[in-house]
Amino acid sequence: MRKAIALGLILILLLGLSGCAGKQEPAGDNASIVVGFSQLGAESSWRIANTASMEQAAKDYGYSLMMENANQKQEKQIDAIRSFIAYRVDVIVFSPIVETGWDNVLTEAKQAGIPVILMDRMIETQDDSLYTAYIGADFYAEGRRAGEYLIRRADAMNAEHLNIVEICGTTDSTPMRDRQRGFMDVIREDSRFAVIDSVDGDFLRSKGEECMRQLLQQYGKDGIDVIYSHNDSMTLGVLDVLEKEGIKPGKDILLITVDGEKEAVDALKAGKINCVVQCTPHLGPSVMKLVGDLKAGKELSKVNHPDEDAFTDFDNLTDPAVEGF
Ligand code: GYE
Repeated sequence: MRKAIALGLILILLLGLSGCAGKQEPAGDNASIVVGFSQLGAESSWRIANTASMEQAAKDYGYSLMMENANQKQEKQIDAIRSFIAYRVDVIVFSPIVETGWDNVLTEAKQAGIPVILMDRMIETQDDSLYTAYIGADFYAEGRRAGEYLIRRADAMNAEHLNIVEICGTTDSTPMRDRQRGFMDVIREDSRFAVIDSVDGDFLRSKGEECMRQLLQQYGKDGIDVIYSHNDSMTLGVLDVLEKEGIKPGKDILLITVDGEKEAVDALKAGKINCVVQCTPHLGPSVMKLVGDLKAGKELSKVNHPDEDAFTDFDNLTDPAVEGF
């Protein structure tokens, strides 16, 4: 009898130990986890920092990262996702350039049993089961922050009427749609504001420049009071044109921008930009954590937003916390 009990105890102990070993994956084993990552392009400093963040985080977690850059082409992203399915990667991460047109390829991923994490941008679909989780900014809240800043500035200036021009990011992308919606929802009812034009700058510095030249031709320097630009790259293009034309950015024309790259934050500190709404590109560690949780069989929250704020010319800009990426 005693022998039987002793044997039983040893058995329980052994089972317990092997159970532990199964749960706690040794770090070296992570290399067998392959993450297929479809990046949408390299259009801005934000995007470049985001790619670097994904690469670094994959390294830190010891995952194998298979990355394809689509150079702003949706077809290329679809091809990349198909190649990840064919390769049978463990998880697909992708940053959709626009919101629509993903159902077919994501259904293929689902049928192959490969989970999909949306990073940075959202998709529009009837079927939420086509992605496991989304991790990225709350762009609607960013747009609202831009609008709230403008109201505060208009109050401080005792402004009676301000003509606003909006320079938009890539048409039909989530940040373009929601930064516009959030901003408009805040300022729409305020009769001091008139959005006189909304143009497409595709998140590119070169296009920001081009738009600004055209806008100046069309409305003249005195016809524009505020520029709300959906990203810093376009804003920096705008800034170049204004300075070349002898117009003082941040004074003659107010500039409100989104992202928080170093060059823009420096321009804010120099008084050439009035408000930088933050949007962090450093999503890599959170994405890789989700990949780990997924592999460990944990339930993921469907929508994950990082904490973000805004830097404005009302703030103490010598605070060391005010810095760009
Ligand atoms: O604001 C812009 C980039 O999707 C949040 O894309 C991202 C945006 C970012 O090109 O600079």
